Amino acid sequence: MKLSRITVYQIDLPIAGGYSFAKGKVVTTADTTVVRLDTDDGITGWGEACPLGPFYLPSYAQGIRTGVGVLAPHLIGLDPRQIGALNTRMDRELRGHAYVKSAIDVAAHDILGKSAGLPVHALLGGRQMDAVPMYWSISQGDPDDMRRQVDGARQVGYRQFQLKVGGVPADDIERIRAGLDGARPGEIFLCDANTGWRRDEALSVARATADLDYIFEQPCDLYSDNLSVRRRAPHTFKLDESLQSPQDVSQALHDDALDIGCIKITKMGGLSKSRFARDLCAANGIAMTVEDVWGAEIVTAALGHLAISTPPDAILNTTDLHNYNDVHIATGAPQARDGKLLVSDAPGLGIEPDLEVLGKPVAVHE
Ligand code: 0XW
Ligand code: MG
Repeated sequence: MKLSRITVYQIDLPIAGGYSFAKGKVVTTADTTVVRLDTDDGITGWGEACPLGPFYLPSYAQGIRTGVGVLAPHLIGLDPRQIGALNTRMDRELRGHAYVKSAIDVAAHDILGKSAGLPVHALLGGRQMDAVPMYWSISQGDPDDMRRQVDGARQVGYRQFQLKVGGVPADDIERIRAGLDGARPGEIFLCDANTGWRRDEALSVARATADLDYIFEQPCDLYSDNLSVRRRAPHTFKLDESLQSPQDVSQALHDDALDIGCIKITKMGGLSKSRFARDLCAANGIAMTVEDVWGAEIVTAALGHLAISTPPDAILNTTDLHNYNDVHIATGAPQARDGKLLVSDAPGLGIEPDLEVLGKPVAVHE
């Protein structure tokens, strides 16, 4: 089987009310890229990558489209089922830029699954549970409004809530107090600063909320600042943006820098590297959020397959990113029910893109 064509689509995903996080960053429309791989024997694979604006991680939407164009001539003619060799080639031809490679690696998994008649989760270790617990992410805003949103998510079955902080520390302390007000036994709260605080700000928020039980997520930008805060703050500590490769995970494990990890497929550069990072965490007793940066149905499918094949002891939660948007690009994506994500056993990713919504391709490489 040979890769014969790479087609690239761009879709705008409007987010109702916008999504606001650290230091006043707001995304009202997410720019997503869908990559379609066609093969000479008629099997098609799909992948998607969607940065959360150019200011969340060192990645931007146009960079994916340009980077796929740089990689394409080196990939056409390869067998996409040889996913390790495909990744080796991508890493040789384009150094770094993990996020550019992610959708291609995901689409190759879709092809391998379809050609074997197996769901992608079977390629990643196999189904380990019926459904994966989910969290609901609450955009940064007025503390009372955030509390109401926690309550709304609770009504539809969620037991895990992520509060976006990382703004002015005094306001964030109020957000945390409001969000956790009325917390019920068994519920889990994650307060995610998305790198927004300085070291001293993170410490003052941690001290002012030391009486509350929640997970302190990625307070600072620099790894060294996070490590320092982690050693002095009383809360369970989660690293997200600091983990951008399996090597980052190894370093953090070595340094005892985290209690919880966050595997985002695009951040790591695809399912292959995410699976490796996931298994490294699991082998070291570290539970994870298994998810992605942002995206629509194809992103949710890929993260759902990775999440459902994670050892149950090692999964904290996952998310259905397509349900944060107002445009839908495919059918067959994992569905949320009672705060849990259900993932199908259909071959490949199990999704069928809506070609009308995808529109005219922005690039065709053959
Ligand atoms: C990447 N986010 C800002 C969006 C996802 O919902 C999760 C969140 C995070 O940083 O964990
Ligand atoms: Mg996070």
